[in-house]
Amino acid sequence: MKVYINGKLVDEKDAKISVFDHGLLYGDGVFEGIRAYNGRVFKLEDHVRRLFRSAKAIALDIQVPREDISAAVIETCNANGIRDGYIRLVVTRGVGTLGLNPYQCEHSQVIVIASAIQLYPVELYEEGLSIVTVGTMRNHAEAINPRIKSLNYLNNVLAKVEAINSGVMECIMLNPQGFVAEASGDNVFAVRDGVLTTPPCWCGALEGITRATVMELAAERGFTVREDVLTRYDLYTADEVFLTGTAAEIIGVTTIDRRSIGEGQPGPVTRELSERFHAYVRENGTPIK
Ligand code: PXG
Repeated sequence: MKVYINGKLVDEKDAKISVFDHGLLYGDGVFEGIRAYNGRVFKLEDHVRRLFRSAKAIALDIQVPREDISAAVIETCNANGIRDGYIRLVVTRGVGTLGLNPYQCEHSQVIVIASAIQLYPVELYEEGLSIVTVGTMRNHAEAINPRIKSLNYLNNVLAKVEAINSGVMECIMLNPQGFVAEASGDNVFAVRDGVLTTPPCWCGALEGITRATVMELAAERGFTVREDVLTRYDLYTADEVFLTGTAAEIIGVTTIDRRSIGEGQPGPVTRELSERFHAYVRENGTPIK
């Protein structure tokens, strides 16, 4: 495997960064998880735009033009013969002193890894996922804004630990007000009477690219789509609940905190949108060659 680091494609075994990189020392950096389908990189420009926004929000200067970042993603896919896969684009603060001050770091490091991902076993897309709500609340927006896709995922990791300790694979995180924010690595939608609702970003959700795609595809198919505050009650009593994310794609949820959702299997809206999504991703994206 070839890995892109700062303008060069190097062998996997030589793909190393310094132990003094603030990305490692403080989780100081930003990233994107991107998919390639059928020889195209899905929503590449949206991912790069979000990366730059995340960087701006943490006062991180990427020092490489946006077009070069997009080109690096394509180049890394090409170098690894990727047609369907998963791309991890990472920008770290770079090498600095042993102290928080990010302004003492030399320059940011740009890394692109193009490989594969399978988040959940395939059967679960048919059966649906059992999840729980967890006590670890989503970061307060004025501490680390959840719209920033930063390298500091400890909040989400701790939520995931709680989920796994409860015997399930995913969870719903609530915000400090007790409203539904998102899953540990996915956005959440509730369906009731044919209306789709997902929490607005100010409730603690990442501005998910799969979320935006699903909102668009659902509207095209005549569904009403809303961004609105959701409580646990709204999820427990929904006709359907599903999660969306680059890694998870669209996955139905059939149990939350031991309440069964809908008919105990992913419902018709989840299935319809999932089919539409899979057709859409094959045809849309930046060609790799
Ligand atoms: N919320 C959070 C906290 C995420 O990390 C999403 C929502 C969904 O956003 P997108 O833009 O992907 O639709 C994410 C994304 C992984 C992995 O390795 C996680 C994500 C993406 C890719 C890989 O578990 N999470």
